[in-house]
Amino acid sequence: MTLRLIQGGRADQDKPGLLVVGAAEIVTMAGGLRMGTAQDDPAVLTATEADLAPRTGSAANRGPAIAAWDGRILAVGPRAELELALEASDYPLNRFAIVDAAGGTVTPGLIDAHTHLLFGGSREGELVLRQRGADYLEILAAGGGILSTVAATRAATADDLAEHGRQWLAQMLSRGTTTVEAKSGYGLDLATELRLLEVAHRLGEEGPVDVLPTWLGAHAVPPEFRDRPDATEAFVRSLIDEQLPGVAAQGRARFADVFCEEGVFSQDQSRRILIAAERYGLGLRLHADEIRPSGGAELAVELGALSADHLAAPSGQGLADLASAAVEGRPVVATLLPVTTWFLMHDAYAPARELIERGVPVALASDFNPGTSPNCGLPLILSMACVELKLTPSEALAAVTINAAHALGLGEDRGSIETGRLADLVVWRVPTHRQIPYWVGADLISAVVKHGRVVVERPLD
Ligand code: IZC
Ligand code: ZN
Repeated sequence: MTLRLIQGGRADQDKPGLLVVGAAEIVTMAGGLRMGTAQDDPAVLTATEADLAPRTGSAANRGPAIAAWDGRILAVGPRAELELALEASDYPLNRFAIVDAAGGTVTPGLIDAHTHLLFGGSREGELVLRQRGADYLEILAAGGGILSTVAATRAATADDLAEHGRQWLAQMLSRGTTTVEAKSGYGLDLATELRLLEVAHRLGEEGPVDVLPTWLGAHAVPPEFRDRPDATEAFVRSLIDEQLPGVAAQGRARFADVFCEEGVFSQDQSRRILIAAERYGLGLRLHADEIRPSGGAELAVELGALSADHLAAPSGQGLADLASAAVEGRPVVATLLPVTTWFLMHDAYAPARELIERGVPVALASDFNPGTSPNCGLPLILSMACVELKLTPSEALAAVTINAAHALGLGEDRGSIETGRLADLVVWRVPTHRQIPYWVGADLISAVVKHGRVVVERPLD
């Protein structure tokens, strides 16, 4: 199978329109954030058997279709009606490029709402240490883990980091990801954190994948603070008084994140950092209860964060707080990262079913990073979510589209196939979305559309 990445998309000035036809299913995810039983409703438009039957004349001329113009979705509906409506509204059909989904499934472009995209080096040694029983937080306390990546990242130039980021973004795009959140957090000093945020921003400008930078200055206490008796406190003060004002002045970060975890940053320290970040206009997200109950879920609700991430070990109170917030109409998205639990060789996955049953909106993300999740693809996460978290395929897909968009504060802009939303789409070579998590590890993507342009095309051969 050949993979063609088209630089900058199919730049066809004569055809600002795009018509996606011939799908057996269009998974629209229309209708907003998914919570409770609604998370299982993908709002699918389905072709009939007659629509898809082979016929003479123009192929794929019936069934549901999507029209996009200048990068945004114009309309979704039965092809014949859609074409009449386009012609009647001065959108001449000859200005539309055609994508034939060939009996496959079309979904919104996938959104990866939690990645540590940019770093130097790699940490395959920790995999072997963990096989022998080493614990993630012990490796970190001994100066390894995150801190070994910090050393390699400080030594990397902006060009090194950009080249690394470009390669991994291409891998993500070929697996259907069209929007990526990218955290800093492997610099921990102002200069390197600014470098990471600048590179993340620049990669987003280059496209085609949109990159949203997050400041994660509070990822670990760096070596230059560790010998001091009040190491963590002194670092927290310097984050608030020195690093954060510098990050805010640079203006690249959209969000602030904190690794709120026993032995890393306490709930109180995390609260102070995030409140300070909010004053600079940053959106809030947290690494919450990844390894032990640490008050992360409770804090996410208290501060009205966009997202509480990981939740592999939330407290009963944390779950109750997330449930009340959702019921009271101020939901915090629970962004679950199952590959991390698996790669850490931990037994307990996040209580995804309980979260959904208590009405908490669930998103899924890769957590791409060199220590605990060296996986950049969301299709694998969908399979893991079904097998380990017991999500249905529809719930899992909502978790990497509309709910992930909400976790980034972009729920009105992308994550669903509705008029006015970004025309970010994935065409899958399977007749129903229920097969996407089922064919584990297969290359099912035949095309990716970003901003209305075909940016990945895998011709049938
Ligand atoms: O590099 O270990 N949990 N941060 C918090 C990570 C995992 C990434 C890492
Ligand atoms: Zn993370």
